[in-house]
Amino acid sequence: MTRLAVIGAGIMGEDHARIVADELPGATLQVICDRDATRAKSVADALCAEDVSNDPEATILRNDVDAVIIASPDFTHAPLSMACIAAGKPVLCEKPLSQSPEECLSVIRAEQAAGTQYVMLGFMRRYDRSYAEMRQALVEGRLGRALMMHNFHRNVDTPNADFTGAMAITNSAPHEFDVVRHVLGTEFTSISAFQPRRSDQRVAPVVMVLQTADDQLVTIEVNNNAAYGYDVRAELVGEAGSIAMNNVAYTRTDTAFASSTGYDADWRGRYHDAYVRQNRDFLRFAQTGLFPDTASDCWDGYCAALVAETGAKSLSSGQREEINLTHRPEFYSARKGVAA
Ligand code: ISE
Repeated sequence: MTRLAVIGAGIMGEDHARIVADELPGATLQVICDRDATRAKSVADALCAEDVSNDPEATILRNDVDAVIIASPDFTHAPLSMACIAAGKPVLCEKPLSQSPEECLSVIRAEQAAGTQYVMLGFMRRYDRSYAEMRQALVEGRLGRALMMHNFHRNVDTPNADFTGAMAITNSAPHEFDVVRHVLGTEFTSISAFQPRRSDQRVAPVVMVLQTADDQLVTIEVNNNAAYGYDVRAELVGEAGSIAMNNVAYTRTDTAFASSTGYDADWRGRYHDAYVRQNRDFLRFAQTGLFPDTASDCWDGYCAALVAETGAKSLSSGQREEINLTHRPEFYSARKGVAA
């Protein structure tokens, strides 16, 4: 049995812990850790975890913890990932690794110095079937050469009233930055970001146009005040055809001369299966030491952070901004499949 600790018992931490408890044969829920001891205890009790803690660093060092899931606040992700690297423990770290590309590079340096990969990043969309089928269609040559990928990412409303257009780019769009790189197997070279005007004080959608190293165009709309439901769409257009994501709904209601399907309120239902697949891959990684082909690593975390930072810069400058990635270390190229 692989003994897992979950650090952070908020919305995502509780979901990860539930997946470990209910859907991860071969793993046990060893420790639930949260700075808020009451919160840790209530999640641990509900899911029959072995123990609780309110000290993340001490949790990582425990002899009865084999691997770690980090779902604490974003600013803790990089330091806690570094602590896992130092302890030699595999870690599934929720996105983002850091919003600072520089801080991502520090984690990359620590991992390279350790000589082995420990950090898997929770960009779970790579495990969503729709994106996997898009990537497969491209790999098998069914679409011809990829020309464009269009993306829509809509949340019902913002997590807080201070949410800005720049935060739409740095908090929400990194999912698209990561999964599009994964599907197309390329890097972004430039980004332009635009915003229309709303009639109220709420944050307006952000629309981005990105160019890739292979001369493809990618559009991303992030609307954090879409009001009607959680809605993610994507279409990959090739020279010989296109492949589009369907709305994922298990039922359709037909009444009063109309037909309708529903939307989830947030991403957790829409991506539940992807989270389960991702966490199972993490467990295999923790057991075998072989970094999964599909998963995001620290290099991917750095790329997402740099694209996001450059996108926020474009939104404020009103200009197209170049994305200047540093050289990708050989250490991270080795394991990559078609995406390399
Ligand atoms: C949010 O920032 C997330 O991280 C979720 O995973 C995502 O699906 C949601 O739409 C974002 O806004």
